[in-house]
Amino acid sequence: REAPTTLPGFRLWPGLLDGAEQAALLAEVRQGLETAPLYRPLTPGGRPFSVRMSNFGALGWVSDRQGYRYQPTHPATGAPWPAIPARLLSLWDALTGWPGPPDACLVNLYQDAAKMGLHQDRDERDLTAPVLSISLGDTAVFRIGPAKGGATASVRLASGDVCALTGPARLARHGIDRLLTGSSRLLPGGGRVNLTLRVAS
Ligand code: MD3
Ligand code: FE
Repeated sequence: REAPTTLPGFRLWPGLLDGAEQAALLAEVRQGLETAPLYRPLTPGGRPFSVRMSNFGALGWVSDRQGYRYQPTHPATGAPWPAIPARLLSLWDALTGWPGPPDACLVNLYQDAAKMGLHQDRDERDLTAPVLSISLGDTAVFRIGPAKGGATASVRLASGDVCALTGPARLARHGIDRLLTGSSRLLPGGGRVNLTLRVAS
């Protein structure tokens, strides 16, 4: 069942992943994070993100004083990123209709007061390729509005929800205002993992 939404090109499937699927996906994410540990990137201005990050796939999104970019290796370990789990590639195929696979999966971990300010995703080479997001753990208060500014809408993203950003929503301004702490028991200590699949290059 697909939910009605606020912005053309923003598609939301609430509860698409059931509890067993969420747990299986989280186990695969944890396994990947053993090879590619979560770290806290710096903004180009030198401030640490409140979100911790890692990546799966041929390319990973990183930020440091040099700027934002995609690169094939983990900035702390120098190792290649682990493969994108097959169940995520299947979801991409089933939901996006894009002819090729994603080559990047950003892993964001939100704990406590972590948030992400309003921004656009425009570091990818082909900005017509969709982005697919999967939420696990505590519900997030997500904000989304038009690319060129204007009214934003608040949407809750709960564990197992999947959303796709295509067409006019691909350059939407969006961010995470806050978590609803204690809303899920999927992550033992609380918190939220968001996975975003992208075609980076
Ligand atoms: C709308 N992540 O990683 S996911 C990001 O929950 C990011 O961690 C948020 O924004 C998170 O860049 C939001 C939903 C999402 C992801 C990508 C988008 C919304 C988007 C790209 C374009 C427009
Ligand atoms: Fe984003």
